[in-house]
Amino acid sequence: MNPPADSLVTCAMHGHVCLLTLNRPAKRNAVSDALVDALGGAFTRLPADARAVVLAGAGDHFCAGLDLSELTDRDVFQGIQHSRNWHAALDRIQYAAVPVVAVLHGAVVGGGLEIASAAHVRVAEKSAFYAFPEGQRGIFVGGGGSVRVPRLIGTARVADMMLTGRVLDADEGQAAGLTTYLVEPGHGLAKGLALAEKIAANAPMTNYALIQALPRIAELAPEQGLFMESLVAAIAQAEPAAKERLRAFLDGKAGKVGRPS
Ligand code: 1HE
Repeated sequence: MNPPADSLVTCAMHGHVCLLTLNRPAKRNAVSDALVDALGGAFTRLPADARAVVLAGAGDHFCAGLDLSELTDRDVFQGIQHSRNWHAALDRIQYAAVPVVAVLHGAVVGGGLEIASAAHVRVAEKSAFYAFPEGQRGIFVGGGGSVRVPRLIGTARVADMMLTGRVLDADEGQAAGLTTYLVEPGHGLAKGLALAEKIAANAPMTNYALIQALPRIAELAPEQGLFMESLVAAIAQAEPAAKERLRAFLDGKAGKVGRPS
């Protein structure tokens, strides 16, 4: 069942694509404890017919990061638990049942960038900007930002952003590898949905391998990675869906690879 429209995270099906929207625009989608729980919950309870997810933010910004009004009287142990709660919720994005396309606009800062980095594909509108204000706020990333973001843009860029407060604009984020699509303002959702529809049409095992196997293989030493790759390749190609798709190509009934437009 879809959550009600006043939920902190709304859910709407577009065909086989589930659009999840951070829905706290008056606070720039700042992530309260309730919002992080709603986000993790939404990924746990995806509609059964969802084959891909688009994750977006309501209002003028994707997400202003951690709700700073809740960051007051935590002791060390509570701080660890709070961070681990974010890790659990964002793991549900990275290891969701289906691939996730994040559509970014406006502020994508702190915890907002951490959420975006847990997705599998990122689309930016030209209005997007990226920062880690943790340095200015006297805190540290706690939602996986020191693990996932350096893997996208390198440790040196993350250190620069956090130490100097550097803000990357949408072009810089695209050049750095934070995003792989850049579109005009107002066009992000259409692009994200179109990409998600393509993803939804893939064989489910291919999408599963992309989510579950690729990031793990990428962390292995080459020899172990190559062996694990051979296992995943064999599993995927043994699927009936793979056999059907290969036969369709050989029979001239499947599309060719097009040149980039
Ligand atoms: C907030 C938050 C927030 C906005 N926590 N309430 N994140 C930050 O350090 C970013 C802080 N926010 C900003 O720099 C700006 O709000 C924005 C650039 C994102 C947007 O600016 P703007 O002019 O569109 O909105 P605004 O007027 O600043 O904010 C509107 C309201 O949202 C206002 O509340 P109001 O009651 O006065 O209307 C703001 O206080 C509120 N608001 N951002 C709480 N973040 C797992 S660890 C992760 C660690 C981090 O994420 S650190 C980074 C925190």
